[in-house]
Amino acid sequence: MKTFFNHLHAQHQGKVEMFRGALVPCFEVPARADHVLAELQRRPLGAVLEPQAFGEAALTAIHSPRYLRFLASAWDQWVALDAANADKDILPSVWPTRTFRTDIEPDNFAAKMGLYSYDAGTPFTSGTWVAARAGADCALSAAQAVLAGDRAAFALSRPPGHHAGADFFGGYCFLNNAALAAQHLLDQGEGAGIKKVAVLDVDYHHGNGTQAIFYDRPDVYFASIHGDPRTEYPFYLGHADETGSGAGWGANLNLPLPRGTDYATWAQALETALAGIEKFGADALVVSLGMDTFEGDPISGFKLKSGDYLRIGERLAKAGLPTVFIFEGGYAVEEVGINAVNVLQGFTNP
Ligand code: OKP
Ligand code: ZN
Repeated sequence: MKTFFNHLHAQHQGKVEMFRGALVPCFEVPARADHVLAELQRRPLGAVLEPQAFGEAALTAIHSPRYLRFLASAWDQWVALDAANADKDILPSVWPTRTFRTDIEPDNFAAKMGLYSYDAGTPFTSGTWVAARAGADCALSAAQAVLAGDRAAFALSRPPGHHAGADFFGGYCFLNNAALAAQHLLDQGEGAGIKKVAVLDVDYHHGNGTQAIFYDRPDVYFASIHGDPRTEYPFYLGHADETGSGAGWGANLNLPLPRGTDYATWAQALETALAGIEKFGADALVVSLGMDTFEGDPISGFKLKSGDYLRIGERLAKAGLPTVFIFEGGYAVEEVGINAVNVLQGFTNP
């Protein structure tokens, strides 16, 4: 299995995020991706490659032009406000909630930050755009490898993507790598016979961005196993009664589980998700591979153990679909490499 590694990931290095009324050190750190790469060097599964550069069209297939323009210029706008800003992360502090307008982009920079975001835990830094943009290329390159006939490919990048919507960032995410990969499989997949794609999100947190992007679409099935949003981030989406809308009705499956869930229960939810994907008739699979279901994760509540990730990989392989793995969360930094590579190894050598 080829890995497309984002060599620019460390350009995104947030200093602090808002947590319980204080600015605390970021959980989403560059060492996460480095540990996965190091484990892949100990247990090689295939070539580690730089991504191919994809153009704007692959991004606008998912994200709005005005959002992309904002992300590309946000850092320069921030430093133009005050040269001293160059030493500080940007965090939003005001948002257009119910009853406000979102059709007009304000001139005020703080107001723009709020328009395009939904939390204060997602710092935007000097290298965020460069890193996120290269991460999108990794996701698209992994999809491209599968289109070219590879059984599976892995996009190893950060920041993660599954909380990012068509025109908003949040939850440490800016560009929705899984959605970009899924759309690329559909847009370029005619020759490969790919007409329908499933996104399976196994990150601890509900992939609200991915769900929202595809909610009314009949050609993309979204299935997610995650902490119950009544108590777990991102709180406002991810309930079991969200089944899709319009033409996408029936093509969304949420499997929320309580804090403390262990592998036996989690694995039953995986069976339910894969049964839904099989019934949908997906021709290819994108896995939002978050490792924050691990028992040692500092911000999550499931109880999966390192060995369980081998079983997950084996089970995903049995689905028999061309598969694109997208690295998402996982904040037990020392173990994230072992756990992620366990999934990939279980997939390739069951
Ligand atoms: C991103 B991904 C921690 C509060 C939670 C947001 C979590 C985003 C998770 N202090 N902040 O899904 O792994
Ligand atoms: Zn997560």
